[in-house]
Amino acid sequence: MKIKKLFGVLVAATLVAGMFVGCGSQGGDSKTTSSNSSSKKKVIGFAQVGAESGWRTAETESIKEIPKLDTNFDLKFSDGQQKQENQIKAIRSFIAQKVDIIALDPVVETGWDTVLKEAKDAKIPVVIVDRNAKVSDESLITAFLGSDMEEEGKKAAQLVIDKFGKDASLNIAELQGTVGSTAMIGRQKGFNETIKDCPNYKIIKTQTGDFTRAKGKEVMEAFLKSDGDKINVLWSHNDDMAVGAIQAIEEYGKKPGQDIFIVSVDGIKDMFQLMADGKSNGIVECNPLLGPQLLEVSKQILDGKLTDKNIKSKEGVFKQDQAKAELPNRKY
Ligand code: GYE
Repeated sequence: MKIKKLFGVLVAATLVAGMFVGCGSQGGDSKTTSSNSSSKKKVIGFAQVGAESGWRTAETESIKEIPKLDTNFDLKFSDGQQKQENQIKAIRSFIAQKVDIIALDPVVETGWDTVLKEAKDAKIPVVIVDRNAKVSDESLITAFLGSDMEEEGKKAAQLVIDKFGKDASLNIAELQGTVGSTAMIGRQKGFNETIKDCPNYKIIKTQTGDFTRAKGKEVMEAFLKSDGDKINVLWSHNDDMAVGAIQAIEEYGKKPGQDIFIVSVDGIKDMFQLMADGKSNGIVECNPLLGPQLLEVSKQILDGKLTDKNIKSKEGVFKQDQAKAELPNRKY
């Protein structure tokens, strides 16, 4: 009996450990930051969305810098591979490991109440990073740190209006991000609200490309196949999908940035390069370098001195003629 029990415990422990190695190995991340069981370090457990885009990689790298920025902190990292259930498992494991802070970048907005209640019951503060989470009880979230996605969508629409004017007739193709994510919902809302003033702007195509290059290309190919000669504008919820779409446009025999005006969000180097090459027209910046701010907020929470529950990152807008000069300054 006893041996059987011990075996069960060992199997369970191996499964939990394996989950973390498995999560961590995705997207080039091979190691989980070491645990602090023997030290007094404060531990942040970070449940990341995945590794779907250049933006995401930059965010992961920035947050993994935390133990280097402050040696009193340790980080446990889990890659959710774009699946909410993986993120929920990671949070439960962080609770079991009694981390000091849980940082969650939620893949989608809803469905977090139960697991965040478990964190609250375990008295572990939760910081939501980047994308937001909608919960029925606000006390489940200690702080939010991220961008205003709606504002980004508005800025993207403004880039189109600046170029063509409100009275132009335009056929717009939209590449949506991950359905149900704050980044997708907010950007779509901001853009659509802004073009309400433009009676002849029509979104003739809209589909998700899940924020990846491969899907961005695939969906753009389908758009072009059915409406290739009608599309004047491509509005992409992130750069990576636009990078894929630019390939599709070139393969179709059109000139991206000329035949089709392109705007996207993020500001990754590859997109600045494409814009400097004349293949895209506008970038709305979204800042992924959230590590230093997450550290700051975590310290404030642990010291009982949180000054602001909602922390917004500062972001810019860039047009094609600024791309060459800005390229050397890009950090992601
Ligand atoms: O724009 C996209 C990524 O949540 C702001 O997610 C983030 C978005 C970003 O996959 O590239």
